[in-house]
Amino acid sequence: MCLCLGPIKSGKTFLMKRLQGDEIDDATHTVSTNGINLFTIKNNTGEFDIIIKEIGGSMAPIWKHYFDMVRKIIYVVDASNLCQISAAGVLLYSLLVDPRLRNVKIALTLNKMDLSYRQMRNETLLILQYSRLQKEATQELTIFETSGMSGQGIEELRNWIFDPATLKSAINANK
Ligand SMILES: Nc1nc2c(ncn2[C@@H]2O[C@H](COP(=O)(O)OP(=O)(O)O)[C@@H](O)[C@H]2O)c(=O)[nH]1
Ligand SMILES: [Mg+2]
Repeated sequence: MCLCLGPIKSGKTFLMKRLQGDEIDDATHTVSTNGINLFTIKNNTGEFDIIIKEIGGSMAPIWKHYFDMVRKIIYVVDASNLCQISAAGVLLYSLLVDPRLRNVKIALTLNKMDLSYRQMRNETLLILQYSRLQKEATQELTIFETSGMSGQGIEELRNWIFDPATLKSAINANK
């Protein structure tokens, strides 16, 4: 099971739609997710798909009810929202210390990189206190710079979702 988490309006739904291959243009608008959205994401050859569950940022206090069986988390941070980044770091920390998430893989996704007024990668990581998180985390953290709007970083994220081990078990499941 793969979850997509992150603060409200960090661009989770946009990013998932983009991964799912939905048409996105200026007129696309998303409704702030109060509940759960499910997305079916295909690998780059289109042979395999997995379901990703987006849980709305307003549900952060009850995220923990969804942690069983989770193997991967895409954690989306809006790099253009200076006020939100440090709060996003605190929320991330609360995930990292949950015993059920000790062995998950986390894609730390710095999103909305198309915006000129975004924070740069290094500044964002600094505000997130990334070096400390990394030191204390038992999880494997991978950083992505993405934009649901421009498509930047989407294929890298797809390849992370379908890493070799995941692909192999998908192939076995199909046999
Ligand atoms: N410029 C820009 N805006 C984005 C991007 N992703 C989302 N947005 C905007 O941010 C708002 C919230 O996006 P949404 O995907 O609903 O966020 P969620 O609450 O995390 O699911 C929307 O109004 C989008 O137009 C992005 O990559 N770049
Ligand atoms: Mg949403």
